[in-house]
Amino acid sequence: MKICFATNNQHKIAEVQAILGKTFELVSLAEIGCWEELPETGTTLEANSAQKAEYVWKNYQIPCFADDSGLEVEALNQAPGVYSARYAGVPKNDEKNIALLLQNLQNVENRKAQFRTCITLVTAKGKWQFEGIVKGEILHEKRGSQGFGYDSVFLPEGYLQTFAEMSMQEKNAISHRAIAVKKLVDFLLTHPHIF
Ligand code: ITT
Repeated sequence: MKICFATNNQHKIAEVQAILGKTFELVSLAEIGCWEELPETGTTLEANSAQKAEYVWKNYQIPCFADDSGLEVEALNQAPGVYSARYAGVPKNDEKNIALLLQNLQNVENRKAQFRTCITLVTAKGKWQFEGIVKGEILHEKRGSQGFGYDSVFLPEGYLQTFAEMSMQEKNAISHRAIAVKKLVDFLLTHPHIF
């Protein structure tokens, strides 16, 4: 079964493909010939992921899921949240985002944060949403060089390594995206009539 994962982020495609295994054939936006920028004008992760998946379904009629994720920092009122990618402005820049985050958390004791993912699945039969959360804390400086985004300053609860110090397999076992993807995969496997 072919399913489109509506993203242009190669790190994410590789991560999700590793979780999906062989059950579903994951195709990227490029592979369905979609080169245009997908709409992402919502103010919540739920709205943005729905917008992207619905756009692909409407224009390409292929079962599709889209995710939107963000880092929610308790002391910053859940910011950067839905604006995580462009926290320090456009074009998005991971290094600048991390620098701004650490600056905004200077002298802040409460370092609690979570990564949250919302996935929206759209098929001919409807629309479904799946959430994944991983709790942790923001360190005072970067550690590690794997991954992307805020991985190097995020220490997941109960672990000694940041996401950027973990291998992709280790991160995939506990990440917000992995949790949401597992819910999606369980749903797909138990609801074959939705295609
Ligand atoms: P697409 O919209 O092209 O799919 P993106 O980079 O914007 O890719 P997301 O919407 O999922 O990715 O996430 C928004 C930002 O949140 C992302 O750019 C990172 O800064 C941060 N983020 C999300 N998931 C992350 C992860 O697993 N590790 C580190 N940072 C992450």
